[in-house]
Amino acid sequence: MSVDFDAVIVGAGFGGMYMLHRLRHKGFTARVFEAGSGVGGTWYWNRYPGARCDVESVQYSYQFSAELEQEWEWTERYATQPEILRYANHVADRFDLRRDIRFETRIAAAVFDETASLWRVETDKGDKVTARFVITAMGCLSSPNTPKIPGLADFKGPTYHTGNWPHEAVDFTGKTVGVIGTGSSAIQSIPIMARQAKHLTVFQRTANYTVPAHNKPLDPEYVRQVKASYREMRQRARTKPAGIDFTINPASAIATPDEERRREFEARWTYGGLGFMASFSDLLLSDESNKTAADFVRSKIREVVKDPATAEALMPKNIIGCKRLCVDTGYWETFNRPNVTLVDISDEPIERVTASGLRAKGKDYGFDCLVLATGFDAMTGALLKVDIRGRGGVALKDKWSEGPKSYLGLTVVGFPNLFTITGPGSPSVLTNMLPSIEQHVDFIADCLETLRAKGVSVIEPVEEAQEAWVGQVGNAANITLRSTCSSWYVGANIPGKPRVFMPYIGGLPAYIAACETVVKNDYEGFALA
Ligand code: NA7
Repeated sequence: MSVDFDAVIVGAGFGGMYMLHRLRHKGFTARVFEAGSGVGGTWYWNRYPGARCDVESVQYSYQFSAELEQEWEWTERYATQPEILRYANHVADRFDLRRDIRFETRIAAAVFDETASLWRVETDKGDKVTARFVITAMGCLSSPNTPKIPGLADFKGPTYHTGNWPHEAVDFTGKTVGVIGTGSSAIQSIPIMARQAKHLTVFQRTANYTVPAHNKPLDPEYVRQVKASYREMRQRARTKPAGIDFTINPASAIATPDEERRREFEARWTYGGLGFMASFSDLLLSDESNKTAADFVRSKIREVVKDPATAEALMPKNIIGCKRLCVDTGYWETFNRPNVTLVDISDEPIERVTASGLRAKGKDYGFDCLVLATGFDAMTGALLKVDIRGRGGVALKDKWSEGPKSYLGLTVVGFPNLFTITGPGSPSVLTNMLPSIEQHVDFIADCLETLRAKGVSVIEPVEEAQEAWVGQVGNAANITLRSTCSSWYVGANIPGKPRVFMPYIGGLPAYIAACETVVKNDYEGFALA
């Protein structure tokens, strides 16, 4: 039976673009379907003011092409969304990717035809294509979460979601603005919105930890040094749990004398960024150690925020690093502005949104614009929006009704020839996404090449291998404090979502080793037919 493409790739973010490039190089045919009108995925949709990557630009970049590394100039320590989107577009042009991408087209359904051993894919534009393989590259944080707050549709002014921001600039000058949420998107955008708005009211359900970015323009001499030693830097990053090249202090926080501990925290704080969590090796393993870091950040809030009641309300109570740590520029300082009000809604949900604002804790708040910085249905949201059906017509959403189960976070029993780039059960969101994406893409491309060489047309994990991997993912999660709080890592932000720690937290090096062993043992854990 003839087939339209070797592979259909879903999404033209960094995962989909590199997948297309690699498959082409190996002589496979592929078609990418992308909902947006351009490439870039996360960086296409998240255009809110202040959107930046929290991994340094020289590390949050592709490493598959030395020429690309050398020719691209990052201008800031942490790249802005527009700069990352320019980079994505540059990659699309440089590798001539657009001709195989259908934009403004969503995959509606993908059904595995067991008789013909191929996938039948349908789009929302009515396209029907067949492919031997379906490879999802839909991103982990790409299905925006709009909470079901009563009255949301009644609001008369514009409502914006940080995860689906308008393409044209939104100017809050002279406007009163309400923001719901204090996650990373809110923490990045609040300082900028506050500078524009007449008044900004922030509704905070959970106070969050953030560390200063100390963002700055990149010194050309530093860039020259990085370019001269990219290979070594990438290699070092590959040996780190998060795939980011920063130094992890092997000491225990609680076993370190107070003054020395404070010096280490202070040094990391002054340097800025996510490396703060690498101040000591046991911050996510021991409650006591974690508390020392949490207390340090709380002391910083006390130093910065002038109004003691506001400072108290901004003080996070939970474990630091349990929800994803944020990286900010001037977040706490923003609450010293006379035009910014913090409303603590930790003890009572918002009652309702009204035509002119919202009602919380028995009080009405009025504003012209509403910003939902309310996050995403993470890791499984985008995947399960598509009607994906495997053997026997079983839907992935039913298969995963009690939480996602996969082999290596890449494949699922009952769904032959389906690969999920940075899927649940892989390190993904706990790591620098770019190297994790490249590792998955390389695994998939090499796998398809091996199957072609063997004359095999179907690959599917076996139940025992999947169960064993799910066990490993769960065991790794149980060791860390990260699985203990109500974060999007465990699906707690979405009412009714099963509570499962979704990413693999054993670290990138262990994960890469597991994948390499599978390949070395002739795709151990898979049935080839
Ligand atoms: P996050 O981190 O999920 O933050 C969402 C925020 O919205 C968080 O403060 C939530 O409070 C809040 N939220 C969600 N629903 C509600 C309702 N119904 N009422 C009040 N507050 C609500 O999403 P972001 O977009 O900021 O960041 C996502 C990731 O992108 C981030 O981790 C980085 O990796 C980049 P909660 O904490 O659930 O109480």
